[in-house]
Amino acid sequence: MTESERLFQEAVTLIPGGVNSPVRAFGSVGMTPRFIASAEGAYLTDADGNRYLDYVGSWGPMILGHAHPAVLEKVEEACRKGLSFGAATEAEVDMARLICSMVPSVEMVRMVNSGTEAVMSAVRAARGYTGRDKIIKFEGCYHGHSDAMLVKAGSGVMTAGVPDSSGVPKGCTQDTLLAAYNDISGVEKLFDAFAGEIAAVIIEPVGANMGVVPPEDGFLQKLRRLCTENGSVLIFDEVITGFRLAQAGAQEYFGVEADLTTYGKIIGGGMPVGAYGGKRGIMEVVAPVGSVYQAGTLSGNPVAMAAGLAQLTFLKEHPQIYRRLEELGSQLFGGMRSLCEEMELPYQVNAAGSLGCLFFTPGPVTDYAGAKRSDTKAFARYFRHMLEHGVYLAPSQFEAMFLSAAHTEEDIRRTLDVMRAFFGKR
Ligand code: HOZ
Repeated sequence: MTESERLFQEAVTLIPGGVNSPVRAFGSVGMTPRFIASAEGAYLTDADGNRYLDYVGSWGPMILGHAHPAVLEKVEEACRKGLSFGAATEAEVDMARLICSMVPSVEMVRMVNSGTEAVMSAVRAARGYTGRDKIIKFEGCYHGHSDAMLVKAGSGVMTAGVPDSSGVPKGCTQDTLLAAYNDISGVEKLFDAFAGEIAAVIIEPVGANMGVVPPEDGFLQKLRRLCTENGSVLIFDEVITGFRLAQAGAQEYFGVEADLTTYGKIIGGGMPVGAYGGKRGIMEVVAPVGSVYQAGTLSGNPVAMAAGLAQLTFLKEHPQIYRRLEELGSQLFGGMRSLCEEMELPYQVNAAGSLGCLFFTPGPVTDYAGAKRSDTKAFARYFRHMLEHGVYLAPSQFEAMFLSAAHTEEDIRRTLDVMRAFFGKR
C-alpha cells in the first residue's frame, strides 16, 4: 500500500470522504487521491516521493509557481510579527491601494477569507444597493457554496451529479434565476419577466467550473448593456480569471467593466483570501458606512496580506508574465488542438489564455448542457494515464487546467507527448 493510500484510508474515518473539499477525493475519476507533501515551481511531490507536473496550481493561485521566493520571504517576515490581530493594519491599506491601482473598475475593496465569502457578500451588497432581491446566475457557473449560489452550480456539484445541494432551504434559492451561459436572449427574457426586480447578474466571465467555457464574442458586452439599462449590478466572479488573464483580469481581457468584482485565492498567493470590490457608490452600502452587514476576524489577516501583496506586486512589476502565460497557453492548448486534428479525435479544446481543458465530446461546448455531454468515463481513463506518467490534472472533467509562469516549453512538450501516447494506444 502506498503512503497516499494509507493516509486516505485513515482520512475517510475522520473527515467526510477523506477530504476537506469534495473534488479532491478523486471520486469522479474512480481513484483515490495522492496526498501532496510539497511543491516547488510547476511541480508537486506526493507523500510517496512521486513528482508530478502540476496543472492545478492550487486551483489557480500559484500563477508564479509554487513556493515562489518573493512570496515566501514576505510571508516569513510577516509571521515573525504576529499571526492575527483582529485590528486594522497598514498591509490592508497597501493591499486595497494595490488592487484599486490594478483594476480600474475597483474603487473600493473589502477583504474576506475565500471566494465563497466574497460572492455571498457582493450579492448582499448588490441587493442592499438596489433594494431588490432577485439575481441572475448562469448554469454551470460556480460561485462558491453559499446557499443562494447552489443552483445548477459547476465544479464538484456537477461531478457529484447533484445540481441542487440538499440542506439548502427553498427560500434561499427562490430569488436565484437561471440562464444558460452564452445565451443573451434567455437573459433578456428574465429581465422582461422580472422588470425592476433584478438586483444583480453574476457570472464567471470565463466559465471555468464546467470545464472551460469562454464567453462568445459580445456576450459580456451585452450583459453589461442589459445591467446598465435595467439598473442592475453586474458582478464578475473573477476568482479564477482575476489577475490571471490580465492584471485587471477578464475585464481587461474582454474590455468590459463590472460594477462589482469578486476575488479569491489568487490575491492571497496561496493563502486563504478573498475580496469583493467595485464602484464606490455600491461599496459604501457596506457596514460600518452603510447598512449591509459583513464582518470577519481573519479578514485582512496580516500573513495572508503579506502573501497577496508580494504576489500581486510581482505581477504588477513584471507585466511580461501575461504575454508569457498567453504564449504557454497557445503552445499547450494549440498543441492539444493539433493533436486532436492529427489523430482525428472528435474532441474539443476550449481555452482562454492560461486556462483550458479537453472535452470528450464531438460538438462545440458553449454552455452547461454542452459540457455535460462530455464522456466522463473517457476523461477518467485519460486522467489516470496522465497521472501515471507524472502529469497532475484536476481530477474532474469539469475543472480547468491552469498554467503558471513556472511552466516551461519542455514541460508542455512532455505533456503533449504523454497525451499523444494515451490517444495512440486507444
Ligand atoms: N472548488 C474548487 C474547484 N473549482 C475545488 C477546490 C479544492 O478542492 O481545493
